[in-house]
This record gives sequence, C-alpha cells and structure tokens, in this order.
Amino acid sequence: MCLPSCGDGAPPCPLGRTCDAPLGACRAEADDCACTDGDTGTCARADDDGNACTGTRSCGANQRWTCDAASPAPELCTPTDIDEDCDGITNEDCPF
Ligand SMILES: [Ca+2]
Ligand SMILES: [Ca+2]
Repeated sequence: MCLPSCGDGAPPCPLGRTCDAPLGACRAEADDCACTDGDTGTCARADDDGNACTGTRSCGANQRWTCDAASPAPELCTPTDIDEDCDGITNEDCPF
C-alpha cells in the first residue's frame, strides 16, 4: 500500500489529498506512488483545522516519496519565530 491510510484513528490526509473512505486511504490527484531518483517537490502535512506545514519532498527508497514537512503542533510561546501550528502566524496569542 503506497497511499497514506486515513479514517478511524489515522492522521488527516496531507494537502491535496482526500480520504477515500471505502479504500481507507488518502488519494491524491497525481504522482502518488512512484517517483524517480532525484525528483523533488513540495509537500505538506495538515491538521484537522486546515493548517498545513510545508516542506520538501524527495524520492526515497523504492521510488517512494518522502516528505520532510513538520506536522502542525500546538503553538509554543518561545522567542524563536517558529510557527509550530503552521497557520501562517508566528507566536500568535503570546504575551510578547
Ligand atoms: Ca501559529
Ligand atoms: Ca511559536
């Protein structure tokens, strides 16, 4: 199975993919399974709120895409200018 699974208990599908309930997997518009060595592109991981962290994907072992995007996490109030929850705003609701 080359598609990310989805449904009960599984993380939400990445951007550009939708959950195919009967299949129980995230289906994409294109280029799901195979890639060619040296291929790169962009990718994202999203949460239930629609926030998405973007990253770079590259062609890994067995010609499968790997994605280095972080998963959205609760925003942390640290002075590092990191947008942990990937809503596009850094350190929102922080007292500084
Ligand atoms: Ca944020
Ligand atoms: Ca932060």
